[in-house]
Amino acid sequence: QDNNTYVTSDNPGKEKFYVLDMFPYPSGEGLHVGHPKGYIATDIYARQKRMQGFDVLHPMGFDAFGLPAEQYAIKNKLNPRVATEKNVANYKKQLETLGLDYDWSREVNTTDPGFYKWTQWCFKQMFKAGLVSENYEPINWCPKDMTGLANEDVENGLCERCGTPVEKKPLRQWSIRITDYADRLLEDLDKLDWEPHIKELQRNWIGKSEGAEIDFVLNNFEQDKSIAVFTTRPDTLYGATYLAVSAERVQEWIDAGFQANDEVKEFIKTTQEEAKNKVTDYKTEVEKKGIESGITATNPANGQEIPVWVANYVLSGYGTGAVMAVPAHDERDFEFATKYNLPIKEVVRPYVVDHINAPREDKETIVRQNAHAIVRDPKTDKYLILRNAEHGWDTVVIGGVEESEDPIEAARREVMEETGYTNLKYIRTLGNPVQAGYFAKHKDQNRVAISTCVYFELVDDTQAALEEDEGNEILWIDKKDFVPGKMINSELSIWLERLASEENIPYTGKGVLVNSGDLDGLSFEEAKSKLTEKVGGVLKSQYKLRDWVFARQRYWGEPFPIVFDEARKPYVVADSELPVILPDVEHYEPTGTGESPLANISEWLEVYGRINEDGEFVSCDKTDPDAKLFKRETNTMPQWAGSSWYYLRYIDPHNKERFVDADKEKKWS
Ligand code: ANZ
Repeated sequence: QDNNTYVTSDNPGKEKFYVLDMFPYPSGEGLHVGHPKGYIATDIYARQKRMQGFDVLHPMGFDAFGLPAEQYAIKNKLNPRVATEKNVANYKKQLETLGLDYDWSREVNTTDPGFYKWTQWCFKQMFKAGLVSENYEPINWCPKDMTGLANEDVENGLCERCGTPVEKKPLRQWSIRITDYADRLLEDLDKLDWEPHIKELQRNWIGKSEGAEIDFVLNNFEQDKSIAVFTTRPDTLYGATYLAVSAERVQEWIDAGFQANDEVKEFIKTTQEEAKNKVTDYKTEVEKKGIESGITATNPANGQEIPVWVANYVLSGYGTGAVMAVPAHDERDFEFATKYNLPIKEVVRPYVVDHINAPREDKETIVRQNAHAIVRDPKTDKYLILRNAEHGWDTVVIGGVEESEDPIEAARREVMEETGYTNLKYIRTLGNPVQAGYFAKHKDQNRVAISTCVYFELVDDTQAALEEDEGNEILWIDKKDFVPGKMINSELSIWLERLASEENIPYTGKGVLVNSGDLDGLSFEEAKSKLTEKVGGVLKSQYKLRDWVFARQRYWGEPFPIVFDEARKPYVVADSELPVILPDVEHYEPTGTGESPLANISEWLEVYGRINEDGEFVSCDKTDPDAKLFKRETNTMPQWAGSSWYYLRYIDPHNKERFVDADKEKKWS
């Protein structure tokens, strides 16, 4: 310390190296073991770089606004400012005792007015760029901490800080439109040299899904009315057998004059109640409940009239709050349709490609209907297959379906012809047909086989003589020896999956369209854009990423650089008014009303001033002729405000003119 050994030497021309640690949050307990765990690693690295002749910047500071400090202060009956100063002094002593190589001349502290002046200034830039909006949507609310929370502060429906179940509460707040940057965040991940799993977490947090928005005309309104659905599977449009709509959307129709019956109104009420007490994303398991709304819609693909259901599994805050339900190909819709007896219509047929004998582009294609037979002997629990030494393949019994037969008859006949077994008990058909494409070498043509698999049990081993010997060995194997890839049946993994469960639907995989008018036979990928276009929909992306709820109804945070006029119009304050100092208060406990304790200090709350030519607020004396009364914003910023940009302030921590000098920033960043 005496020799300033660790002070950054800023030599022009020397190679620079910036070692950045996550700065600590100074709690009352002092450092925990996780702090030095990371800090020692970076200390070693910084020393190495220094020894190698680099100019090393290795700073440290404190992230000291926010709930934990405030809760600690309340519990210990201290002023948060005093408590924070004490905690910071202790942390610093501990870090120094560890001998870590920080340049303390660059220490930053987010609660220092010289620092938060620039946090406010940054907010102001975003406000002026139109990235900040005031809104009243229900937000996550922790009833114990008495504050709104960002999605990132909520874990499994609980307040990440105190574990209290989080509620939804409509509250005035500021939010920052980070969603405008969703695509850029996603694309620029490619440029980062980070661990793949960290990048994956980031991708999932952004949660982009590509799909389409499609309009459905509603039939029960005097004027033209329609509802848009967001779907990732526009290719399944012909299979939409009902619409599932959130309670909020249907309430809007009721507000607009739709006469719903009492049961529907009651259902909407309870669903909204239940949703209020539960913070869920739309994939969380809830018992699916719904009621027919009395409205019908028209499926734009085939003109079919389908019912509109109010359903609790559709969230109002994702997509459009309305879903075209395709029970044959979506698990949630399937569960719902089964419960309420709604039609299930297959529109995507599973399609498998034989990769060893893949279809060839230059060859003609013949379509065939096939039957596969899976035969189990219940006495031995073994399964019947054929082995052909000449061709070198194993297969289940398989053959073409004749004009006069159904697949069950065909399968039975094939078993008899190829193995001689005559006494079979039909158990079930393993779902709808599966399509397979392959090149048939012996015929020099591509085959598209549309196959149905029939499951039999052997009643007894009566065996007739074979009419012709096809050179097949008849074998009984264990179920575990059905290995997809080892047998020639490319459909095998689908059969095995279906054999394992009673339900054969929903099918959520890839395939080709069926029951879809003139689009039949098209691959589902191609059908996505074709079908969207056909019905006048638009291809669109949705993100899980939400805008950043940026206001806290608490004391210990940066005040906003915002004032309101008498009509409650907000203005940012001029730069000369910065920083807006957080005043001392007698009571800093949360009020619980959704207002911060700052709302009670009228000397701070009320300010006289005028709006200058830049549209910004400048304070002036009450007696000034054009002085008007304004009120300050009383919410404070979340803890993450200061920690979003501290890495820049380290580069130029004492600059009074700018948040960071442009040249220095260029050098170190
Ligand atoms: C029809 C469909 C058919 C769908 C199908 C899926 C499979 P991701 O990928 O997570 O974005 N959905 C849309 N909005 C919803 C909401 N507000 N609440 C609940 N579910 C909603 O999920 C998008 C899919 O989730 C959409 O695609 C929609 O169901 C459903 F075979 O539309 B899908």
